Amino acid sequence: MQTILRSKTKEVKIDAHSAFVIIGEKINPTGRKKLAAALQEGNLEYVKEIAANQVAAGADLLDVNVGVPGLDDVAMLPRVVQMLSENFDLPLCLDTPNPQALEAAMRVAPGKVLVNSVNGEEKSLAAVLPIVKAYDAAVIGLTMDDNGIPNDPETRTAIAGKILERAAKLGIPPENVVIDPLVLTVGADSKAAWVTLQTIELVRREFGVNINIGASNVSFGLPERDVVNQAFLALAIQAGATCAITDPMKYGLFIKATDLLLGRDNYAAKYIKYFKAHPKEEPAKPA
Ligand code: THG
Repeated sequence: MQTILRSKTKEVKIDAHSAFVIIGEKINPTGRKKLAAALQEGNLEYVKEIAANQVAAGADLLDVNVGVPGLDDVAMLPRVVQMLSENFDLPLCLDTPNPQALEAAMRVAPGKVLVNSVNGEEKSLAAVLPIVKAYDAAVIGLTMDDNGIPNDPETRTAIAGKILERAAKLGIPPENVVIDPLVLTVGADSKAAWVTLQTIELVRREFGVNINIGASNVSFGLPERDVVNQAFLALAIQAGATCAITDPMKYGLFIKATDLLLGRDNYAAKYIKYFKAHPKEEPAKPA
């Protein structure tokens, strides 16, 4: 199953046989005071810098989240989208819980965007899916509903099925729905990653759709988060995840290595190309 996203001139394809798709997570002010302040001041230079770093590090898409309490996201999200599409030629992933902000951003976004997100709640399905259909976008479907995030893989998979069904009713095909089985931190519940990995397998088997993970959530509150995130990424990719909202600076090379090990990188060409473009900095030698 192929999910196609587009920018002004470029196309990004998400599917199980192609390279794993990296959605850069860094344009998100949650827990980042400097970005929150820049957005509040309407200063987009810093946003541009964060975008440039992620593009240089191999991001295929950029997640765009301007959620600062008190900030007018109906005005700000399209402004940021406009700025990004003038400066960078890659598709965007619009990360907002506000349908008004989403629609305002869709109007100015070129190509075909990925909407982040809809979930199984009636209110969310009713508000978001018609916008996805009207703009011929793709959408990330989160496996949660009015009762919250289920703690078993079967119920999460059933919510994925419900989202796919409701999308189909509106004429949104399954290739335009990317299921996100949600990852909670293993710091709070040691079975949290296991439930997600099982959900990935079930969703892949039952529906064959593309699957996204938010790969930085799993390690909240733990030491050496990078190690935990990398181990989780590898397991999730093996289980059937086909894209991730994550940090391309930290995990770009690791993801290329995983593609190589899974036989998706002929002659290791992409791994080597990535390495040559982003060589690891050698630690400074003592004098
Ligand atoms: N699924 C979908 N969308 C999502 C998520 C998901 N959007 C939001 C989130 N989860 C993914 N984005 C982030 C962005 C940043 C961080 C984690 C997830 C992060 N930030 C650092 C922290 O809080 O420690 C702080 C900032 C930094 O130092 O860079 O880890 O699961 N569909």
